[in-house]
Amino acid sequence: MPVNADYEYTNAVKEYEKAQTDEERIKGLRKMLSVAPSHKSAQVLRADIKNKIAKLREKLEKQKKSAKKTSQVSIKKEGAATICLVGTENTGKSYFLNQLTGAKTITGLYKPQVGIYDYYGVKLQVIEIPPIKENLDKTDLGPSLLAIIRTSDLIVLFFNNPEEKNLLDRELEQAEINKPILIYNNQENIGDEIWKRLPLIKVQTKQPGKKPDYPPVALKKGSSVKNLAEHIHKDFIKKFKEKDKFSGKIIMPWARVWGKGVKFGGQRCGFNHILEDGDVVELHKK
Ligand SMILES: Nc1nc2c(ncn2[C@@H]2O[C@H](COP(=O)(O)OP(=O)(O)OP(=O)(O)O)[C@@H](O)[C@H]2O)c(=O)[nH]1
Ligand SMILES: [Mg+2]
Repeated sequence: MPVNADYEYTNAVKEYEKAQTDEERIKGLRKMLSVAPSHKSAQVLRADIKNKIAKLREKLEKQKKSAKKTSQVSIKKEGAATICLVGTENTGKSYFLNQLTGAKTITGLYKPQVGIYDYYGVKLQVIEIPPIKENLDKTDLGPSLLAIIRTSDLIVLFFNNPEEKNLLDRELEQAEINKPILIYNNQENIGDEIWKRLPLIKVQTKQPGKKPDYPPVALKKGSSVKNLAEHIHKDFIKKFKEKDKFSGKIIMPWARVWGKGVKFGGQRCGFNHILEDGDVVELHKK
């Protein structure tokens, strides 16, 4: 054993004893192991150090696992679409959530808050994310909050000044979140502004001679009368395709449509006709 080895070992022990955290303790123990005497009589000592390292590592591993469990949040999807309120601190997110959905939020509770917005009968989920800070992805909750933003259909952005807007832009870009964004500015018709940016249309069905049914059906933009029929009943088309008693020809179902996409109200349309937001549709078998 070199002359100064004893001295080095004593120093390493001192460092270990001074350690404040388990990480530092492990570091100290590793150093002790690297300078510990290697002769046979020191075997017990070395085994003891190794044992201590293993125990500390196990403890840290357990802590990490339970920390992960408590710092994950997820929100069950509800409604036809999800709108995420994202912003810096004290920008009126909770106030807006309450105005829109009636949801009562708890201040100072740093987890997402949820409400349901009824837009002319279409139910939309609204989620408020706790205020965004620098390097969100590095924070405890960051990754699961980003996951919520990523799976929403629209972001409504809240900030107090251009610096805060830059911070939000940076964080969203860093997380590669590329969603439609509406900048909140307390406008009166914000419901319509939200709806315009969602990938949806709302359509009301109706029975002949009756008023349109309520609530409307939310369909993807670009949906046809056929898609509406399928939405109402999976077997609709099968059930509706009938053979003419005399000619044997298949009679295709059709629809009367009222709304923006037709020249006059009640126009007869085929099943491939593309529907528009606000249309009223009467489905006919023959
Ligand atoms: N009258 C009025 N008060 C508002 C409006 N927006 C925000 N406030 C008030 O401003 C304060 C902060 O609003 P919050 O809605 O809590 O802000 P927040 O963005 O949810 O804050 P954090 O979640 O802490 O980031 C509250 O006292 C609100 O009542 C508004 O449009 N009108
Ligand atoms: Mg809030």
